Amino acid sequence: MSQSSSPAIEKEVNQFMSGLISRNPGEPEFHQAVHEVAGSLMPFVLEHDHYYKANILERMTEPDRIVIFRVCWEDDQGNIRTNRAWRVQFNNSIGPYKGGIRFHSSVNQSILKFLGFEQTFKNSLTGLPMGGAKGGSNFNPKGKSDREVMRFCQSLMVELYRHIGEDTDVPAGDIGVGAREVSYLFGQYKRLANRYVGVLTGKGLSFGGSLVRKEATGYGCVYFAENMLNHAGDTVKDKTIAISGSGNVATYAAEKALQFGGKVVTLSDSGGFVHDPDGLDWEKLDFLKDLKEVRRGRISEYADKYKKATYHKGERPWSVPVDIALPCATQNELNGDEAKTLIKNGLIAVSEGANMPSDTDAVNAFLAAKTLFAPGKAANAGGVAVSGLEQSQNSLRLAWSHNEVDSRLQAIMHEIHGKCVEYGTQGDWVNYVDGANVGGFVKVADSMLAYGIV
Ligand code: NDP
Ligand code: 2IT
Repeated sequence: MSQSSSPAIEKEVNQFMSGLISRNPGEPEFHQAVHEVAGSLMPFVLEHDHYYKANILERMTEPDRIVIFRVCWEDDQGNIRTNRAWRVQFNNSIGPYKGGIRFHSSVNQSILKFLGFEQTFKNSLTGLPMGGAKGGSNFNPKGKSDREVMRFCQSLMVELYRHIGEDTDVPAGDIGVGAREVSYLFGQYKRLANRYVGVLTGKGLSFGGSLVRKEATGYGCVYFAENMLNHAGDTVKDKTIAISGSGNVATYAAEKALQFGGKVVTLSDSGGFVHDPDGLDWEKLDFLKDLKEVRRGRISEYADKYKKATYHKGERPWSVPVDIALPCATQNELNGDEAKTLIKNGLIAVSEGANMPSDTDAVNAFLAAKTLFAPGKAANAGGVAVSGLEQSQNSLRLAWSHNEVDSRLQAIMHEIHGKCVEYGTQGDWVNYVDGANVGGFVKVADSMLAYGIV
C-alpha cells in the first residue's frame, strides 16, 4: 500500500480487490501481487481520471490468455509420467510476450499469474519493447537424469511451440530452467518449426545466446542496490550482505557484490543456509559455481569445505546482522518478523533478486522503517533486459561484446532507478514500490487506451 494512502483510497483498493478475489478464487500469490500494485496505483489512477474511467486496473489484471496442457514423458525406469504445464500470456500491449519458464513442484496457476502480472510491469520498466508472460510446469527437476530432463523438455515443446514465436512470445529460464533446459527446449522448437530464430533467450553462446545473460539478473540486482545507495550518498563497498538462494541469480549477485567490495556472509537453498563470517572470496565463489552449476550439489557442502562457515538446517538467513539483504531464491521467503529482525540489526537496503521474495508484512515493515527497498520488478529486471538485448542481437544476426552488453545493462538499471525516483519520491525518501509500480504502469496503460476498448 502506498505510504500516501488515505481512507478513501483504501476503500477503492478494497473494493477492487474483493472483485479481483471473487473472479480469481484460490490464487493467493496472484492476489498478493495485485494488491501491492493496486495500492500504489490507486492514488495515481484517481488523480488521472481517464485511467479510472477506462477501468484500466480491471483490464490489466486479466491475462490475455492462459494455455494449459498435459506433458507426458517416460522416466529412466520406463514409467509413464504426467505433468501439467502452463503459459500465461499476460499482456502484449508494448511488445511480444516475454518471460521465463519455471520448473518446480510448487508451480500452479496462481504463481504463474502473479509472475506474468509482475513481468508486464518489469518489462515496461526496462524501456524495451516486451510484453509480459510466464510459463512453467509442476515438473520437479531435482534428482532427474539429463535424459529425463531432455525427454520432459522435448515433450513440453511439442505443445508449446505452436503458442510461441520470435514476434509472438519469447520464453526464457527461471527457477529450475537454466542453460541445459533452454538448450533442450530450443533444439526441439527448431526441429518442430524448422526455423532458426530467437524464440527463446538464455541460449548457449554457440547458438545465439548473449554474453552476460547468465550473469544479468544477479549483476543487475547489485547495480540497482548501488544506484539506490548512491542516491542516498552511500555505496555497496564495505557493506555486509546476506544473500538467499544459491542458484543463477544468487551466484551472480554474489559475484557482483564481491567486485563492488561488499562482504557476502550468507547463501542458502531450500534445505537451509550457510553463514560465513569471513565472507565470500574469489576461490569460494569458484567452489560455489562448480557446486551448483556443474555438480548440482547442496549448499550445506559449502560448510563442509570451509570450516569457519556454519550450516543452519531448515533456517533462512535473515537473522544474521547485515547492511544489505539480497533475497534471490523464491516468493515469500522473507516474512514480517524477519524484516523487523533485519531492521533491528541495522539493515540499510534490500534489493530483491527474486520475484516477490518479501511477503506483504515484510514489505510494509521495510516501508514503515523507510528502508531503501527495491522490489523485484525493478531490482531483478536486468535478466529480462539482457534477454531483450539477446532478441535484438538475434534479429540483427550479430553478437555484441561483453562490455557492450554489460554497459547497456548498467545503463538500463540506472534508468529504471531514475523512473522509480521520478514516480516514487516522497519528501526526503524514495518509495521504490510506488515508483516501480507507477513507472511500469504508464506505458502499458497508455498503449491499451490507444488501442481502444481491448
Ligand atoms: P535457480 O533455480 O537457479 O535457483 C533457485 C534457488 O532458490 C535455489 O538455491 C533453490 O534452492 C532456491 N529455492 C527455490 N525454491 C525455493 C523454496 N521454495 N524455498 C527455498 N529456497 C528455494 O533459479 P533462479 O536463480 O533463476 O531464480 C531465483 C529467483 O529469481 C526466482 O524468484 C526467479 O523468479 C527470480 N528471477 C530469475 C531470473 C533469471 O534470469 N533466472 C530473472 C528475474 C528473476 P533448491 O535448489 O533447494 O530448490
Ligand atoms: O522473472 C524474470 O524476469 C525471468 N525469469 C527472466 C525472463 C526473461 O525472459 O529473461
